[in-house]
Amino acid sequence: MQHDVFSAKEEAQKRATHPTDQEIVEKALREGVETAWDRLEKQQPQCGYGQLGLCCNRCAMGPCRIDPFGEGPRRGVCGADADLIVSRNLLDDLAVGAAAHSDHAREVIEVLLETAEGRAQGYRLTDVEKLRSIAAEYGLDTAGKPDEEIARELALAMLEEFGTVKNRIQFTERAPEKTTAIWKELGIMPRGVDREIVGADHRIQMGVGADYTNVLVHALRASLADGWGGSMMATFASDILFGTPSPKTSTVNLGVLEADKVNVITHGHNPILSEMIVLAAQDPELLELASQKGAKGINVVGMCCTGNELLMRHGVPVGGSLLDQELAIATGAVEAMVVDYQCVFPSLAETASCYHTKVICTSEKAVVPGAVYLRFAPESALDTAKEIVRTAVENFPLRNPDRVKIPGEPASFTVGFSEESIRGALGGSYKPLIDAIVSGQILGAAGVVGCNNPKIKMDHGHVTLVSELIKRNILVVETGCAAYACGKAGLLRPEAADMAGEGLASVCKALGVPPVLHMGSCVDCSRILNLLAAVAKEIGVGIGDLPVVGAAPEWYSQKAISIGAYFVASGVNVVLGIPPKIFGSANVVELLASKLKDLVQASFAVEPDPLKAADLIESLIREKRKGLNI
Ligand code: XCC
Ligand code: SF4
Repeated sequence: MQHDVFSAKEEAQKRATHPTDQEIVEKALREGVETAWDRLEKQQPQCGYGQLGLCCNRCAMGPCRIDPFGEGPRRGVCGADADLIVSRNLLDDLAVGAAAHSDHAREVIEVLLETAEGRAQGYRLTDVEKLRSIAAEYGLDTAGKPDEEIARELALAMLEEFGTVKNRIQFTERAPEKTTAIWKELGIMPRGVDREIVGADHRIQMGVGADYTNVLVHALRASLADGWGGSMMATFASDILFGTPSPKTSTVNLGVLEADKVNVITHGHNPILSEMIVLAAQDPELLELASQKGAKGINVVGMCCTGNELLMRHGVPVGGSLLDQELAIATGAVEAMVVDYQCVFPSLAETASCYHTKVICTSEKAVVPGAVYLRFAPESALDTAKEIVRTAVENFPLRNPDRVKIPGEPASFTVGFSEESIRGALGGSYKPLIDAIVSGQILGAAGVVGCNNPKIKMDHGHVTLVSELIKRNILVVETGCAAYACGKAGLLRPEAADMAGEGLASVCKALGVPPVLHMGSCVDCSRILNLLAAVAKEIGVGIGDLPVVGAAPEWYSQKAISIGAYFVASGVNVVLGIPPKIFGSANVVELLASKLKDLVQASFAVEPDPLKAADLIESLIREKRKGLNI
């Protein structure tokens, strides 16, 4: 449906918070380009059974649903009750999310192996110091060996983490003893990445998992295999290949697109593709071709988490988050949107068909109908990347200048805080941070992570919550699309210290850092785990004792369920802004929202109102402070 000028403006203000996004939502509405918000509208009313988690479509005796009011069926055909159906559905979602992170890890590790063996085109070992220290952590003998040999052995050792023979995940040893003791006691020490995920799938097969508690306890185990296994390996293998991030300045919002350049957006999650696109865009031949086509250069722009990867390491500007993928196309200024996988709307090529934009898909796992498919393989990575950039450059003359609108000015932000660089900024130990927390200058910390979701006005949850937290002297770290929301709002600049409470502001000013630290992509939530583990070890406590909280105000993805669960399993309370589909079972809710606390020192809470969420987070932090007698 096409909107007139006034209704489009009004609607755009309901859908998005930032003026740059509002401008393009309005443009899309006026041009009749369908976006996720329109599709959400068409889905109303969404299925009530589904929302409560009470619908099961797992086997051919079904689909079954449980009547939440108790007058209709209480059990599915197989005999499953509400508790089991809800818990199985949740484990299903979680396992999918854990698989996504971990399969991404496997691809990066395979490239590490192929790089070590000289079979990957365009890649090199960048952080060899990290390579050697992690190899040593794995018990590999590094003395006198060339880097390539160590990388080969490390890659093979990491691939072992996926299997079922070794039965131990190396990086769990990074967790403080008190935390791992809890895992052992509860029987959730993850054994192997694939093993726990396959185990999850096995449990949800009809006739296996029948006890909702058992199903959910396994969910914790599978999530730990993601956080301390898959995701952590994805982060570290990427650091070895592409460098460990350090702080730098960049820009964010759709205003980073450039009117006179070829705009290439890299969207998805895996840096093995986007890193090569960045390289290819510097190729003199392609730059020459761009100038022949009338462009003043090639502008690579990140989107979603592959954007975070490039941002962390190279400061490549970012167009935005999940909900910006269609808006970026609707600017009319994008020559190519190159995607790998995850968070890529399946209808993206149809959106692009309204403009000259070419959607280029690159992974055999994520073939997008209507898109150009240029399969990306490590052996020919740079060649394919050049072909992709060439396709974009050749598309430049087809851009219709009358339909182009690049909104506003890009916002600047500071990015690239790896655990190592935070420790470095503090002078090599966490003591200054710990002292500031003990003295109360900093009350505690919150990890605000995750997506956008069209069910919430875009960025409103992130920005309101984070602004409120820093006012209360709560240091914030961010990953994923959350960082873009707050970056657009100016919260990731050192000057944002002025918006923080006095104590936090003075610490930030002394260190020259923002009150909101950008720690990377969603797999980089593992950097937060490492930060927490290092701080807890320095104090001599478990992660569950620290005055920290996790929050995902606008999450949508199954991956976010896995992330939330591994934080809770590691002892960090998690506050969600979007209710998970569990409210059809009072028992499941009670387990996740309260009983877990006795088992792992943390639980889940749901609070859609970001101001109330800030209250809740503050009280959870104060509770943990009390436990530490501070
Ligand atoms: Fe996707 Fe990772 Fe969520 Fe953003 S934050 S919508 S998962 S891109 Ni990861
Ligand atoms: Fe129905 Fe049970 Fe089959 Fe689910 S597993 S569809 S509840 S019969």
